[in-house]
Amino acid sequence: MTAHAEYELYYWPTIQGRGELIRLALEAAGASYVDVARLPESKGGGAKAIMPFLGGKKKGAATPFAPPFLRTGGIVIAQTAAILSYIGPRLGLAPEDEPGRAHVLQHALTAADLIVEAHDAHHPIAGSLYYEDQKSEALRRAKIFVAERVPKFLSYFEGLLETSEGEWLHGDRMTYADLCFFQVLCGLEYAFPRAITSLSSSIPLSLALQERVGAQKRIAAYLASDRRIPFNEHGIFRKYPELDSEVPAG
Ligand SMILES: N[C@@H](CCC(=O)N[C@@H](CS)C(=O)NCC(=O)O)C(=O)O
Repeated sequence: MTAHAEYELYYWPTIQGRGELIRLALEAAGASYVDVARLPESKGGGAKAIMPFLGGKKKGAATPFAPPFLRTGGIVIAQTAAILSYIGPRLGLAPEDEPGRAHVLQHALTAADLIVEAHDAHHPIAGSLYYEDQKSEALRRAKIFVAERVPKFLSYFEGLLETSEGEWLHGDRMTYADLCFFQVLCGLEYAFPRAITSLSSSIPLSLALQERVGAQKRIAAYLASDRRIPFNEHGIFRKYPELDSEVPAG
């Protein structure tokens, strides 16, 4: 079923989550890939397809701890940023030079840190508990996330764009770091629209980058397709209006 695809992505089939960062890279490059768990179970898909890789009794040296993971060229790689740094150069989404590649990985990891905090804003106690069972803690956590962390991360990325030698986070070519930042901005806009609106005048270059990424031909086609899973309240970025607020001035 997946024999003809160069890349097999394994990620939870009903959410964007961290898998979306890999999907965006594969889509941006027009790579041949299969989103395995999104296939019907009768074709080897579903969440069931993920489980055998996660160890069980037979663990290997590079067994993934959690999805996303990618199978390509006979190997399986996990950890979103590690996957991107492996496929980035192969997909034309990373710089040629080694310092440039390190910087792009740095930016992707910073976006990944922000993703963790966006998740913890609604699940500050445990991912295994329902939101409703940690709502009071989430309200406290989200208030600080919106007031302190979102502006700090976004002004950091805006600063990178102000000093970049091109219009992308690293120079004049789009890399997988730009795709990560794009996804984070889309997620924050979905989950924290009031916060992002109140910050928008201070992050013009970031918003322009988001628009540029979204307008890339392959990305635009992907976003309009049913391959793009809509944001929903099972993923990392969740629209819980009670957690959203304007960023306080100053
Ligand atoms: N640092 C890892 C985090 C992976 C991760 O947390 N995956 C989530 C879905 S987005 C998961 O299924 N986690 C299961 C678990 O942590 O037990 C990465 O960036 O890929």
